[in-house]
Amino acid sequence: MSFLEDVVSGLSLPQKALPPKYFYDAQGSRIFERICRLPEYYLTRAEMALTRGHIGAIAAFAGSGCELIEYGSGEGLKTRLLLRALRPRLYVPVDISQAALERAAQRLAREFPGLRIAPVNGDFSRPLRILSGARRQRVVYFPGSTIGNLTPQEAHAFLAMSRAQAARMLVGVDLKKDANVLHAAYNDARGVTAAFNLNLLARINRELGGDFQLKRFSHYAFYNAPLGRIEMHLVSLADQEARVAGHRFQLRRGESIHTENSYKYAADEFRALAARAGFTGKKLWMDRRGLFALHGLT
Ligand code: AVJ
Repeated sequence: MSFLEDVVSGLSLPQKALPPKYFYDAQGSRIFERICRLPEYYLTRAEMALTRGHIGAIAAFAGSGCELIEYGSGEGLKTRLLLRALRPRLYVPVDISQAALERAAQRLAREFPGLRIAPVNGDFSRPLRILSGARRQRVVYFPGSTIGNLTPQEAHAFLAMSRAQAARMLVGVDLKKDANVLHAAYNDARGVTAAFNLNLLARINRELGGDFQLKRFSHYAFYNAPLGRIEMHLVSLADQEARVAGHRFQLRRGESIHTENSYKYAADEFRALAARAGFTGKKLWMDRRGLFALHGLT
């Protein structure tokens, strides 16, 4: 489905919704990098710290000479840390942005001479068709708690698909914790997360000729405890109409567009989910404060 098709179908639902993957245009990716440095947004730092602290054990789990498939372009520091420790025989970054893939692959090629890199333009909703070599040596790396954007059902499907392709998985998962801590992470004092959320409408205006008035929407994020997820919404501040490429959408004052879910899993909950997809939770690494988990699945 194209961006336009996803926007039109999402805004036609009774509860209007937009897929979070569209947050990451050039502007959105820049705002996301700012989010990762916010004092309230503990996820990135906690995952980095645990990866650094346990890198030897993580590399031993992956096995030397493995083929590493990463969902994400591999631009981050964690990837470098992992590549240095793992020395994989093949590195396959998978990303929806061709530009991000090329940038990262070029940089990594310079930093890791001799590393075979085979970038794939795609996302994690479909199985990869690239793969040569043995499933036994393949390791899927899915950091950043991006798996939290999927519903548990979708996460199950993704895990089952990965299991058919790889013998091992390393998955970064944000842990359940004090709702106030979660709330602050998605409602930062500087309003960077609000700008990130609103950029989705700005992107629709830029790329699809939409006429959303950003001033008439406000960022709203809360922890839905029964469902174990942060929900992000854009709430309409007035009765209004917006147009996108000839389509018209009515919004009532107080009505929201649901833009993201970010599921949080206790360690045993995630292990149970992985087990239903055929994986065994073999290893579990956490940062000192117990904020974030990296699961080693076989
Ligand atoms: C990149 C999906 C892990 O859910 O925390 C950050 C995206 N959204 N602030 C997350 C995000 C709002 C992030 N993930």
